[in-house]
Amino acid sequence: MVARNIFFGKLLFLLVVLLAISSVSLTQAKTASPLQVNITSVGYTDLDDDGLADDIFVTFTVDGLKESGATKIEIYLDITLPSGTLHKSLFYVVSNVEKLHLYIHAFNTATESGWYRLDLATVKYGDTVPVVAESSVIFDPPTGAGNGDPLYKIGTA
Ligand SMILES: [Ca+2]
Repeated sequence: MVARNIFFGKLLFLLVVLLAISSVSLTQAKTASPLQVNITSVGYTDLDDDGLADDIFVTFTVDGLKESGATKIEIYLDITLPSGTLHKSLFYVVSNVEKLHLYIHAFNTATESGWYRLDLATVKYGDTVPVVAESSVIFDPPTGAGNGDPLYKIGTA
């Protein structure tokens, strides 16, 4: 009788451990990956065919997006010129995928010689409070003068 109680005691302990392990794995499977924004390339070229390599491009990924349905994100792009001039832009994107590959073309923005700073921030509005992810890069476009006002274009990369 004592041996039988010990056997059932061990069996009950084993069941409790198995249930605990399965609940941990279920919890981990439901947890969304954290929001991340990663700049994959940045540079300049003549994107608007005006003969001047004064257009900045940036490609980047936004990961950790998937919520229960469509997820709204805001993308803030700040380009700081060597003189301190700041070009600010904001894009709204609605996504139903986990990871986006995007590009932004900033026309007529590489108008000074020296080092540029590019700051990219993403805000995700989902089921909970807004979440922010940021990434920055410093780079050196060419010397030269621009031709026209800054314009922007965004798309999937
Ligand atoms: Ca151009």
